Amino acid sequence: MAEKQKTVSLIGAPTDVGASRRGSSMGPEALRVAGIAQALGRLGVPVRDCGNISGPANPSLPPVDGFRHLNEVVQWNHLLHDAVYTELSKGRLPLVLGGDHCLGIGSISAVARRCREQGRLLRVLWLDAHVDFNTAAITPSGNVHGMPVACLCGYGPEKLVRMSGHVPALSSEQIRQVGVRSVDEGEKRLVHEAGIEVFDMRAVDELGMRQVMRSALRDIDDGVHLHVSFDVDFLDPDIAPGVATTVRGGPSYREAQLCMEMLADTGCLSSLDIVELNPAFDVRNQTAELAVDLIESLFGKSTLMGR
Ligand code: HAR
Ligand code: MN
Ligand code: MN
Ligand code: MN
Repeated sequence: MAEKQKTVSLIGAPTDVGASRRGSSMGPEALRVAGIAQALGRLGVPVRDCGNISGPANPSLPPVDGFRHLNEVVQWNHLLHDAVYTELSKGRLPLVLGGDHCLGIGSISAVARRCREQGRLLRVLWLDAHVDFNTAAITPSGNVHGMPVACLCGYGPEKLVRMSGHVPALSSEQIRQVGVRSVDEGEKRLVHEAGIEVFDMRAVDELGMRQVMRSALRDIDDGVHLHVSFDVDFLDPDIAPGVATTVRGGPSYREAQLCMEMLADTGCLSSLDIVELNPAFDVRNQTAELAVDLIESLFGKSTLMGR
């Protein structure tokens, strides 16, 4: 549990340039209002809030050559890459408050760069209703928040694919996806070709969350840098309405808690994204409050002692 003593650095990235529905730019403030810093503080985790990075406005334009707002997406991700890299270099645990999921490119590129420098093994757990493996050629929307995993695996435009200083930033065996239940036709083929291990909701139904997480975490032990990229649409929309791209049939409250608890038990959590929270779709900030509740479990809160 050595990682537990690290200071958590909150990095707000208030943008929705990777999406077509606006509002995830309000995510960082909603998480602060829901008390994310105070919740971590109660667990004895030292927290510093770095404030927000500040990038270009959302021009709300249609896609060009398969990408909506590519320049703005690149700028936000460069800024985030640099902020995450700085915190990692200081030995802190960066917690990115998104923002839409295009931010996973900058965040995880910085993590991959740092792990490469330190010769540290990296594993990424991608909690999401979606696989986020679109490319310009196959995307139904042009939205870059549907493309971050493809970019990290080397499929995408130069400027996004090269951000970690190494192409690809991640090899397919470094990433595992849990909670998937919405995959576009072209994406289905590409994610299979790339060889990403995907635990979809059928796997959760058949095996249960416990067995799914045991498989997904099987080789994560001492010395591994575990990055969790938590897209809030992972959760069932009945409990988490505050996202723009809801997909029914997601993990229940208990399943989500178990998932977070098992991630905490690895003792390897070293960086985290919370993305796609969209207060414009939420009711009384309940989805932000649920996210904070789950993050407490991810940082080791347990019901009883000795667990
Ligand atoms: N697959 C769809 C697209 O590319 C929707 C994915 C975007 N939604 C997300 N990402 N929240 O996880 O447009
Ligand atoms: Mn840079
Ligand atoms: Mn996503
Ligand atoms: Mn999603």
